Amino acid sequence: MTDLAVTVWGIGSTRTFRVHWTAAELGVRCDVRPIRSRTGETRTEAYGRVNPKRKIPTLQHGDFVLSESGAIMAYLTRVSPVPPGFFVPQGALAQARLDEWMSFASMELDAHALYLLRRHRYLPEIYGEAPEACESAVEYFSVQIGAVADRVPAGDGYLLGDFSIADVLMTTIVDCAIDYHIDLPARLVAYRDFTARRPAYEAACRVNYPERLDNGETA
Ligand SMILES: N[C@@H](CCC(=O)N[C@@H](CS)C(=O)NCC(=O)O)C(=O)O
Repeated sequence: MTDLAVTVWGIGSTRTFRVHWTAAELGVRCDVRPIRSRTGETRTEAYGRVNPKRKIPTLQHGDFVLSESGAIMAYLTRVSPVPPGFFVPQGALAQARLDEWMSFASMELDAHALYLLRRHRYLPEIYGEAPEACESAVEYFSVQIGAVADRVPAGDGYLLGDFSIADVLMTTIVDCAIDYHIDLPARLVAYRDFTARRPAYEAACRVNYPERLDNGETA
């Protein structure tokens, strides 16, 4: 554990999981406010004052408030000491490579494809049905992930050599694609199985998905 103590709002989603996993890797102490999406808990006046976007996750560190799972993960690696073997970029090229993975995974895989499916396949009562857009999103996801598949280690390593927040992001994206029944190259599944064996992954499951453990599932 480090001396760093933060408040993290949100559990139950892939995006909140990223923050809990990163915090567990770094040994950051979190005061978790276990609000969930679509329960009304992001709609309260009190939460609107914390994050006017009314999304989770949100981080509070003293008076500093930060939203966006990618930004929160990066912030934690900058304000906390990192354990040996945890990649933090030194120099422009290493930073650029990390940024490339973060941007690609957030935009091409998460926002353009998975979140579209989330809204229009799994929450049509809120966002409307859009079967053609969903079909196209699956196709888009498959093409994009196929384009990087040979740069993803096949179950024996991490994207940037040492483990990094890019692995947190990519693993949560593969987890989500599996939940959504999207066919994936075998090496992506092997990669995910390898990264998910980290103890911090399991620790974050306990925080983010307490109901799974209540149901007797293992992380
Ligand atoms: N780009 C944001 C997306 C956050 C997001 O969409 N969160 C969803 C849960 S996955 C949410 O807060 N929904 C609010 C609600 O439905 O009440 C991030 O990565 O943090």
